[in-house]
Formats: sequence, structure tokens, C-alpha cells
Amino acid sequence: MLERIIDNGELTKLHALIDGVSRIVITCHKKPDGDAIGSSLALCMVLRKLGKNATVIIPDQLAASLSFVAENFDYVTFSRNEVMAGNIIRNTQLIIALDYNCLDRVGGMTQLLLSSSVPKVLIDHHLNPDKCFEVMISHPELSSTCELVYRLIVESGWQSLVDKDIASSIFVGIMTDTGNLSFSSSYPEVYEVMADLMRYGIDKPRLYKMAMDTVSLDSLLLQSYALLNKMTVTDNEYALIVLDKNDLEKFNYKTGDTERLVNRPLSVKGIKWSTFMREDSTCIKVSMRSEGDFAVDTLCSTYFNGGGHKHAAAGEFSGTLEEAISLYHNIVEHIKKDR
Ligand SMILES: [Mn+2]
Repeated sequence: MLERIIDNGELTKLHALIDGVSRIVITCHKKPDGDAIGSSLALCMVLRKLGKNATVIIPDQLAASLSFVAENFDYVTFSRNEVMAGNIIRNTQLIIALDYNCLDRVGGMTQLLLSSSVPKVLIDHHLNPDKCFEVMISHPELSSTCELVYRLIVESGWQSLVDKDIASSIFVGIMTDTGNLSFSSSYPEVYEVMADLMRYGIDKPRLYKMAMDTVSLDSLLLQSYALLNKMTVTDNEYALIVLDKNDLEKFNYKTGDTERLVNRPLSVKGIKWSTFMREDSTCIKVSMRSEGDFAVDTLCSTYFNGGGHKHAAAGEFSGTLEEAISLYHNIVEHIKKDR
């Protein structure tokens, strides 16, 4: 039996809100990852089984590598259907935010959500959630929002509504957010959740293959090129990978093609901090991973207008790639001086 972890007051408020409405919008962060899309679809399916008119609206296009999660599921992509998505948001009675902690994480949807006066519910595992939500179910100690959604389902007494599709969506989110249970998952209960999910007859080998071990040829070649030609390592400890627009064009870059690239340097013994910079059309995208005592969430929030978890964080830099790289080297010097 899973221990109850969700605050009773928040749970009661959530149930009262859900009971009182029929139209519910579920949103997740831009560039949805496996956890964002998995938790959104799973909760939506449960709410529909409860008789609610629930709609998942994602800010921008789902990476092709994740489309298998949403097979046979109708969701709305805001960036492709702004008018329709806007109408749904303006007419909804309740907004649920999954897998993000702050309304500026939803790209072009931010303004619509901010100007909506309906109650907003946060269900998330990122640190430091915004205070703008009527209900806050925030559990940074958990592996993933998918695990939290599963616990919410159980603690709400909705477990009988879970089916193979719902269990599969949740399973994918836990798997992708923990590197197949290799990080952010060092406590027994996460395995109890996985065991529960297995009992719904999910096809684990297929989900693993699709979520963790399937890339396009362009992506494989881009990542190989990046490691071979675009990575520098300082003092055998700090790795930096930089891809500019030309690199991306050469390999027909599509969203998701550099997935997990930032993790690769950490497989080298001694490297404890990995940074990846990608030149985007409007800014420089920065992502960081680390090991041990080295925290990257504060680096991303201090220098790159972002945040995340201790060992996995991201942000943006509005300037040239050269300026971003020079800021990175200043940070490295700073860190070396401090220790
Ligand atoms: Mn997550």
C-alpha cells in the first residue's frame, strides 16, 4: 500500500473544484517531455471517465519521438490552433497545471492563463512553485509529475478507473523523468508505483524501446557530431557542448533531436557538470546536468533565467552564442576560485 502523501486540505479543495465544474483544461509546459505529456493525458483520461469535459492543451508541438504516447488521443496544440485553444481556455471552468511551477513556462499561452479568472490547480514536482494557484499539490521529492498523478488517483479513490492506456502514459513519464529509474528515484515507493502500473498489462518492452531507445538517423548523427566536434572539457570536470544554427541545419534539426545529449558527458568518470547550448531562433537555449554536490538549478536561475532540479536544469540566454559561451567561462572561473 502506498502511503498517503498529498495534503488532505488541498485534496479536498481539488475534489470540490472538480465536482463543481464540467469543463476542465489541462496544461503542461512548453516543449512537453514524457512526464508532461504522460501526466496530462493520464489525468485527462481519468477526468473524462469521471464524466468531465476535459481537454489537454499543450503549448507547442509534441516531439515526434513522443507521439506514440498520444496515439489515438485528441489533444490541442496551442501554437497550431491558437484561436481554438483560446476559445477553450476562455470557456473553461477550471485550469490544471501539470509538470510546471510557474505560468511563464507555457510559452504563448501565458497571457491567456493569466487573464483567466477561473480557479487554477498546480500538480507538479518542480521546486519553488508560484503562489498564483488555488490548489497546490507540489511534491519536489517525487520522481515525476506522473508518479504524483498516480498517487493522486489512488488517494482520490479513482484507482478503479485506471486502464492500460492510463497506466502506460504514467509509466512513460516516470521512465523518462528518471532515466529509466536511474536518477530522482532512489526510494522504494517509486517501485511500488511501477509495480502497480505493471498490473494493468502495460507493454513495458515496447514503452522502453519507444521512450528511451528510439531516435531518428538525423538525431543520431547530430549527437555524434556534437560530441566529436563541438564539445570542450575543462579540467576533466566540466563539459560544454555548443551547437549553432549551421550545425542544426546541416542535420535537419527537429525538436527533440538533441534529447539527452547533455547527459552524455556525465558518463565519463570525473565529469560532474555538463552544459549544452543550442542556438535557437530567438535566444540561446541552455541545459545543464550534474552529479554529486554540484547543483545546476541555482546556476540556471542566477545566470540563465531558468531553473529546475539540483541535477537537471535549464534556462535561456538572450544574446549571441559567443556571449553565452563567454558567460559560461566566467562562471567556470568563478567556481574554480570558490573551491
Ligand atoms: Mn517532470
